Amino acid sequence: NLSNMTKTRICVIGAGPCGMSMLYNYANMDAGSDVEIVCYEKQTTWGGLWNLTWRTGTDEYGEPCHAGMYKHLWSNGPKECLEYPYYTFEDHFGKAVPSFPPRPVLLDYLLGRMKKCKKDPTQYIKFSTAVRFVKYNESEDNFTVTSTNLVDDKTVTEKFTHVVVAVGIFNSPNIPTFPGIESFGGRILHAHNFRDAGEFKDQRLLLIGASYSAEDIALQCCKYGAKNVICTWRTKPMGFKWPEGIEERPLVQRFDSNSAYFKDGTSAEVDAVILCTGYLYTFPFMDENLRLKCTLSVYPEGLYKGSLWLGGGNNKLFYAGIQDQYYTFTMFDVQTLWICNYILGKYEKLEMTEMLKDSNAMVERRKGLKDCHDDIDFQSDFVAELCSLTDYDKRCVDARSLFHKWEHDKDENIKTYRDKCFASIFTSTMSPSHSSDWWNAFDDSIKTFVGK
Ligand code: FAD
Ligand code: NA7
Repeated sequence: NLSNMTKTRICVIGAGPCGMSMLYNYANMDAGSDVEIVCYEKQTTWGGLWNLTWRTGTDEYGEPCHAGMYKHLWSNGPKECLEYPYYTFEDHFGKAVPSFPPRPVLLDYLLGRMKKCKKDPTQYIKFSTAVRFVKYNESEDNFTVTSTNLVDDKTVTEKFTHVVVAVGIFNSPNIPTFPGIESFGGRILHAHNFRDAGEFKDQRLLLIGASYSAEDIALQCCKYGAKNVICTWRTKPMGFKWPEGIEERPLVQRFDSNSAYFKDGTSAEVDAVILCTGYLYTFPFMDENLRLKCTLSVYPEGLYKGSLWLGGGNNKLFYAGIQDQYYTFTMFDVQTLWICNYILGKYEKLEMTEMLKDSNAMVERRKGLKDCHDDIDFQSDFVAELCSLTDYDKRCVDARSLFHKWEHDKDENIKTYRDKCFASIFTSTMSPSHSSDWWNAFDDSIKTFVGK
């Protein structure tokens, strides 16, 4: 060992759901005393973007606010698709609960699962600590990680044999510009800074973008009393049967004061513009030669099994939770279990050419995906493969058919898809209906959701 490091030292960056899965897996396996793990989390607590903050822009330390979470957010997919096999919602709440939980319920579940670890995983986390720089030391075959404790403003460096980047992919907003937008008289914000639909009551809104954020923010704003919402698309409209008050138009071409002009020649007066234009993959703290450069997809290029970074050739750097997400919590669980196994030497080491071949074959298949149903099948196969390489419960992939049904429910009625009930894959219990339908549910407390 050139580095004189006698131990395997794993650095995890981020303690959101993905980093938490890494810690959960590590804490539950007997890695031995010569394996250590340290997780750096820049927020004061874990849970990643499931923590709600009123702040936008920068936080109390001048750090970019991480989470684009907003008040009144309810899960946009059935909880049955992300349920942990060994810790079900029934385990957590002591009873079956409806299928589309509001944010506080999901956060509670996420935190509850961590209590089931054999060892307390918080012992591995350095909270309020931002990773500033990661570089690979060729001669020593290890990494130097520079981090700053934000409370003390103290910067230190530590050496690690392995690095797992789990900082999420929805935190660095993509902010395009449009001719004349500087003359716009109202508020302009990105979805990342959207906090409360109630702020837009009685307003005429223009949402730019045609994906999950636009879909949900349009519905939220309409639910909370916006006068009307126009969603404007670049490639193709979302095409849902929208409730009254929401419509779609081809891309806005220019602004003149409060008037927006669209590609189809129409125009509209609007009071506020919300850019629902997605996020950039940025890992500014990674040395240039370690940095994953890609755009949102179900299989970013250059990663073996969607996780091991093939760019540097050192086989010791992992990017976790980097895929566009249908599966979330279970995918993070099985992916980080694979990473733990890999680090602990449980897999046969392959030549770079073989790993590249494996990764490129997935990328080729990805290029042929036509719609969300293809994406779901692709991601189900990806998760299934990771299950087969680990001892993770394969039943989690039964979410495949639930995801397909969920997409059909959305097509049928975007306003009511959250009122549907799904059965748990693991307990087979059918979830109960919520006490009120989602459109009329304004109380997102755990107490009301779980019921008596
Ligand atoms: P994150 O949750 O983003 O956590 C990453 C962590 O890394 C954060 O705690 C952050 O502080 C930390 N970090 C970042 N940089 C550094 C650094 N330099 N140093 C130290 N720490 C750092 N998924 C669902 O399953 N259902 C939903 O309904 C759903 N809704 C969503 C709604 C919104 C608005 C968004 C943006 C996403 C939603 N998602 C949803 C997807 C979401 O990506 C996952 O649920 C999950 O939060 C991803 O976990 P993660 O750990 O990869 O990332
Ligand atoms: P996505 O899914 O990356 O979608 C971004 C959308 O923004 C997509 O429709 C893009 O259009 C559109 N976009 C991006 N750039 C532009 C420009 N320059 N002009 C017009 N439209 C543009 O991000 P979301 O925020 O919706 O979803 C991310 C996660 O957040 C998701 O998991 C949710 O659960 C919450 P395109 O279709 O590419 O033409």
